[in-house]
Amino acid sequence: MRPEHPIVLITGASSGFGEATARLLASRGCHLALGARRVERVKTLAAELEKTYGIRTFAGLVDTRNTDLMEGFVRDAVEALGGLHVVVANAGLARGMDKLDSVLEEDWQAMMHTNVEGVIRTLKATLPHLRHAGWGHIFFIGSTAGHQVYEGGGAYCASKHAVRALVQTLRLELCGEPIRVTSVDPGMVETEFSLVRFRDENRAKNIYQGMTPLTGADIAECIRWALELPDHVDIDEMIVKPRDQASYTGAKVNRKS
Ligand code: NDP
Ligand code: 8X3
Repeated sequence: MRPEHPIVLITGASSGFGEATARLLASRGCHLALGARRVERVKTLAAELEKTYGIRTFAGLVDTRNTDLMEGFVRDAVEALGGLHVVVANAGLARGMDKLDSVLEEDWQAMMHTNVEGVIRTLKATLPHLRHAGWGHIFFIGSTAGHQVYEGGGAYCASKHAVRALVQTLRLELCGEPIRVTSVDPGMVETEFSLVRFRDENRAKNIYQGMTPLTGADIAECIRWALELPDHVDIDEMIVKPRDQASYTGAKVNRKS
């Protein structure tokens, strides 16, 4: 049975899609569990949304690369909010644009540990609570990089292809249970993503130079739409790109000179 005010857990809620999704779902009356490593940011956001919308919130430290932190965050969130219905497995990152022969060990490990293992960890820690609630929806944030590869994106693309395989597997495994599974696979969205990737503000800005990228709020709207559809409708996969981006990679982007 769909609850009137679903309880939603979001990993990586300290910026970008995670923060935008928290803001939008709070405005729709959802209660929120917000996690990230920059815990002060999620605590401030939770306090603001609680005050503005009168929802219940829980904010805590989570590093999705660490099983104890992941399980502790979910346990504390469920205890504080009284259950769990929706999960947005959003925490993720890219590091660098080095070709495979020179990709740094710390970079590919960060992407694999966060984007692949972190998502499995998030799923394993939360799924029992959705089953217990008897109604649920799990959102994964994939990428166009999970559909097509590009030079310098080897490890990131491999990690997002892996997310796609995980989502498709889960969809098969949950068939018959009242839990929906959706992958939102964006193209170019201006968040802190490129800053984290390049650790260089100018290089990050250049990625979106002369074109209109998506925003975190656009991705949040995709999640809200899929969530609010009737229970028998499951949006399996959404590929969302800016109008200026025609290809899955940056190969065909309309830029004003
Ligand atoms: P941001 O860098 O703005 O946000 C990433 C979020 O993930 C932050 O809140 C960060 O929080 C969190 N995070 C990173 N590592 C961890 C970790 N180990 N444990 C917990 N939280 C973590 O980028 P986006 O919002 O753009 O990215 C969100 C997702 O969207 C990622 O999975 C990314 O791969 C994907 N994506 C992004 C696209 C884009 O163009 N922006 C396009 C397609 C997909 P903190 O650092 O505080 O822990
Ligand atoms: C982010 C999109 O093109 O930078 O997932 O890989 S891209």
